[in-house]
Amino acid sequence: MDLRAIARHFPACSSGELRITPITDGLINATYRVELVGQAQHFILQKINSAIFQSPAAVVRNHNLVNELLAQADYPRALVRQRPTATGLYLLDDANSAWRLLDFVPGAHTLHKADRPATAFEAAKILSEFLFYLNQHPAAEPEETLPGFVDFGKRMRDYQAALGSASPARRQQAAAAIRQVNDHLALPDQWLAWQATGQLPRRLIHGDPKISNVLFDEAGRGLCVIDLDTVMLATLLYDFGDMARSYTNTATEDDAQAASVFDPEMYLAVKQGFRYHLGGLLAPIEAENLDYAAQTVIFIQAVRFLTDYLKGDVYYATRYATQNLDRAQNQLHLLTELRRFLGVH
Ligand code: GN1
Ligand code: MG
Repeated sequence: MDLRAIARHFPACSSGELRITPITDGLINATYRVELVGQAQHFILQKINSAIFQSPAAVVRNHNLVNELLAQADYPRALVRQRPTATGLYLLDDANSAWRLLDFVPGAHTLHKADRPATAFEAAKILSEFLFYLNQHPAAEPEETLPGFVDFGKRMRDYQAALGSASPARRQQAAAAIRQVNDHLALPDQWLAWQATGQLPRRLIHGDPKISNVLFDEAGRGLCVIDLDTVMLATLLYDFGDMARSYTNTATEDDAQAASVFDPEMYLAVKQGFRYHLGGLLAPIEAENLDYAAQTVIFIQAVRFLTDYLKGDVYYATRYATQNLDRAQNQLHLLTELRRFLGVH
């Protein structure tokens, strides 16, 4: 795959020397930084993983829809725009992979974990603001790009199926994690009951508000939110849970060895940040169930990593054989420490 040739299809990169370097943060799409040498200009080039996002067209259309909604609502932050090819919003290469070009936000960096409560607060506040502006147009409906993404019943069925068909070696290697997951199988039940009865307000959510999807400036202030691939109509409890999952973890997501992984002060900071812009919008069922949401989303993420380990690493990108198991163990450790802090066992 000739990355330069791909980038050249986008008029923004069609002339001059290009320097292309991989950005290895994401677990699904392949992302690169494109530098227009000597012109002080950068872009993000991304290959959309079409085994997972089966309609790249819907992904890029949703991205523009989100930007339109934010612009209409006078969102006060930078919008990351998609830069078109001569004929459309993305390029299909010879292997039928879809590529898009995005704005690069200058002066920004990403983090793999929050380093202190102020960072957790900052990240949660930036997401809270994004969600507030995104939800000013209740009629907006993005296309469904990942069927079943927030269907926890399906996540649990996928886990049971993976358990049934896993190789004996993987099942044995994962025995402790399996036992821990099986101890908490009832955790999503309340969530599923609310969903079945339509009690959770349906709102636009980010769907992947992890720390590496927030850009920070040099002073540590949140700049904006990136990765709009999973914006969908669902419940804000999902986003809160995922923020708590990501911003309270003092270890990296695949660290199964750390003595402790959960920071209670960061958890309080995430709550504060989440309520900062959304406090007035939350319905009682949302405002009153943040602790439950944090536990459930962490649990489901552990189940997703463990499911992928049992299936032989078919979904998340991995660099070594037990990385998905390490990720699952890290999440289960986080869940245990969060529950201890909350006084539930
Ligand atoms: C995936 O691809 P990336 O890194 O943005 C995943 C999220 C998980 C996250 C865990 C489409 O996000 O749901 O929470 O990994 N995205 C998809 O790090 O499954
Ligand atoms: Mg993502």
